[in-house]
Amino acid sequence: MTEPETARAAALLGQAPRVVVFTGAGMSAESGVPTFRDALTGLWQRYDPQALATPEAFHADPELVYGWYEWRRQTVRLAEPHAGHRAVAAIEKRVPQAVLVTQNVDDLHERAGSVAPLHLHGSLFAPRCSRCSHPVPVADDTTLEPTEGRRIPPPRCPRCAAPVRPGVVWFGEALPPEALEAAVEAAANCDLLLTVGTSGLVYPAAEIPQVAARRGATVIQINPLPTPLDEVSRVNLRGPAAQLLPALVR
Ligand code: BJW
Repeated sequence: MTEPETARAAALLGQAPRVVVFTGAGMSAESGVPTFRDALTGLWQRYDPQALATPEAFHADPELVYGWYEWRRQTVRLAEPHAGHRAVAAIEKRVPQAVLVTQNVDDLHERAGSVAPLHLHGSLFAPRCSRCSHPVPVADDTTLEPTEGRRIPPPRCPRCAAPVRPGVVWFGEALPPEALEAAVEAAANCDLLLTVGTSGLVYPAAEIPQVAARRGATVIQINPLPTPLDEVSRVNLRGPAAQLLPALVR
């Protein structure tokens, strides 16, 4: 990453009337929330996604899956947004037609001041009934330390008594249609899309920057490593989100 590239990206961002910011797990890495696919620290290096992040896994072993997501929810609860999250909120303030689309299931964008991000893969903070989809708020036990590997029986739905499940999108499940439609629409009509901290491997979310590029928008990528989105990005800023995002809105 060089200074001139950052300055070029900042200038492009400063001129664009319609901006989409598209974020993935790398956005929250410097807050201490693990990514999925990073070589040393990614969750999928230590855990089998088929055994934890599918509807079949929840059906087979609800206590294991619910406990794993409670551990992750507590980890996020104790994490704090960083300067990069605050820079994204500053972009939204500065650009009236900015749309934030996130694949992240944490709430760090909201806690940094972003209003109503489109959560393509749901949220750790929106549990719902696994049968009737009724939202079931689960109280945060603020005395609870994040404990890895604890099995926790899921609470029961007050309406139909089925087990409550995490409000995230598992492999093989459809994305929330309103969020996905709004994200595609925003990408198709933006002047500039800024993609931050995603491997660009998981579909259909990974289509979002590609839709923007196909429609002629400028794509800027922030990521320490190359990704399949390099090809559609006019500027590739190789570095961490907490450092590079503030440099774009200075
Ligand atoms: C930094 C950094 C720093 C590090 N600063 N950067 C087409 C082709 C092939 C397969 C498919 C396809 N279409 C669909 C599929 C199947 C599947 C899929 O995509 N599989 C691929 C993995 C092969 N997709 C699905 O199953 C989706 N559903 C679906 O298609 O449904 C169809 C359907 C329609 C109608 C009815 C029914 C069904 C659902 C996908 C759900 C994904 N869920 C997860 C888990 C969420 C819950 C949880 O949290 O446990 O979502 S998987 C995981 O991956 C999570 C993420 O949101 C998602 C994307 O990951 P992300 O954010 O990119 O993170 P990483 O770790 O991959 O990358 C981090 C990046 O950050 C790296 O590049 C680092 O370098 C970088 N980084 N530090 C900036 N400081």
